[in-house]
Amino acid sequence: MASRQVLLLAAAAIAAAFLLAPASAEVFTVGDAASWTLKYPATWTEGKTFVVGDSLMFMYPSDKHNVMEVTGADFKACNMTGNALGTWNSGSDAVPLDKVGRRWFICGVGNHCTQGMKLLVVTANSAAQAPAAPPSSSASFVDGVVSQAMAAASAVAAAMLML
Ligand SMILES: *[C@@H]1O[C@H](CO)[C@@H](O)[C@H](O)[C@H]1NC(C)=O
Ligand SMILES: [Cu+2]
Repeated sequence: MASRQVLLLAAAAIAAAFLLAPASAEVFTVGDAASWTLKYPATWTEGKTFVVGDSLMFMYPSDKHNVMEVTGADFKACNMTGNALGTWNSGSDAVPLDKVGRRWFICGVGNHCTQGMKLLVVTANSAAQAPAAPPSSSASFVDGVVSQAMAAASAVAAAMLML
C-alpha cells in the first residue's frame, strides 16, 4: 500500500510539473547553416517567434566578423561608429534575449552590414506564448494553472487506481 501511495504521489508530481513548466527556452543559431557570415540570409527571422528567455547564438570565424548591438538609427544607417550598445567577438557568442522589445545587431567589419549582416530581433513576453487565455490578473492565472494541474494529477491518480 505504501508503495502505491508513493507511486501516486510521484504521478501527481509529474503531472503538476508538466503543466506548470514554462515553454522551454530556445537557443537560436543566427542564420542557421549559413551562420553569422556574409551568407546570413535576410529572411532568417521570418516565421520565428522570439520570447524572453530565449537566446541568440552567433557563430562565425572570429577573425572575419563580429557582433555589435546598436540603436535602430545606427542599424538603419549601418553606422559602425555610433555608440555601440554591446560588442561580441569570440566567434561563438550567446546573447540572451532578456527583455521585451526590439534589438538591433550588425557586423562591424568592413561593409558587411550593408552587405546584409544585420539582424533585427523582436522579443515578445513569454506569457503571451502560454496556451491558456490571457489572465485578468496573474494571481488568477496561477490559480487556473494550479487547478488544471490538480485535475490532471487526480485523473492520473484515478487511472492508476484502476490498474
Ligand atoms: C554615426 O554615429 C555617430 C555617433 O552617434 C554620428 O556622429 C554619425 O553622424 C553617424 N553617422 C551616420 C552615417 O549616421
Ligand atoms: Cu562580418
